[in-house]
Amino acid sequence: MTDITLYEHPLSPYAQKCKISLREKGITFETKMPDAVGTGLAGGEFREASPRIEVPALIHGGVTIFDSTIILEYIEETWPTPPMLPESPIARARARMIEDIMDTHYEAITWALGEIHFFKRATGADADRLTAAAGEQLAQAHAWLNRKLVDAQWFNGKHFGWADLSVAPFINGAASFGFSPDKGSNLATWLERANARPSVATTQEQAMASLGDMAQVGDLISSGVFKRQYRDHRLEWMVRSGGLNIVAEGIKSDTIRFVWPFS
Ligand SMILES: N[C@@H](CCC(=O)N[C@@H](CS)C(=O)NCC(=O)O)C(=O)O
Repeated sequence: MTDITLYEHPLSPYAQKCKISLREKGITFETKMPDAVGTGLAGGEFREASPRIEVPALIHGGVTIFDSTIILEYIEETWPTPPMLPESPIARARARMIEDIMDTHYEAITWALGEIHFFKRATGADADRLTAAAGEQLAQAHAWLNRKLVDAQWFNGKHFGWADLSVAPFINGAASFGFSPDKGSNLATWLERANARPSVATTQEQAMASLGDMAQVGDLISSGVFKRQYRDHRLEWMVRSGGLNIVAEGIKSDTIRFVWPFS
């Protein structure tokens, strides 16, 4: 029995960040998937906790918290040992900058691959064109990440921590679409090391186990059941990478939603 519940979807890299941190700290928690996750229609305790209707949301006793970064901060402050943040202010700032880049720019690319391949927002030549754009952008992002590892084993410095748990879920997500880091690169050897950790391995196994469920979600979009959230960097990705027609089509068919209004 535990009084910690994480509302999540196993494929959500944001939820994975929180699961890895809890597991590194040896904290027992329960996971729940919100009913109707990703449709914009989820309700109950989860919707109360997460006004943007996004996973993850953490419930700890009477406390409810949304947003993976805020949840990570809460976990770190509530269960400080072992620390996920490095020691010095500059190393902490570096870890947070890496997290920010992954949460915004990198995630937009893997999210777009999901919209195309799971949710079938584009097919044929259109899908090929958008997938190629995503591949080019991921290669650039991987080059940027490789440079961060020139002098260190871990993004966090000497020890695995905040920066690493903020990168691994996203890179594993890209790899599941066939965009792995180049063999032999700093990033590829780092990924092997990270994935060997029990906290990451368990989280990744759960993600892989739920991949099969994604086979039918394309039909749910065309039947109008899903209303996916297009916001911030994700919306920007579609606009700048040649998917403006997907946004227009989604508005017309009422299968995309924006963050506002809060429920
Ligand atoms: N900034 C949030 C982002 C969370 C987020 O975007 N979660 C996605 C899943 S990966 C979600 O629940 N989206 C709702 C939807 O697509 O309807 C965080 O860091 O937790």
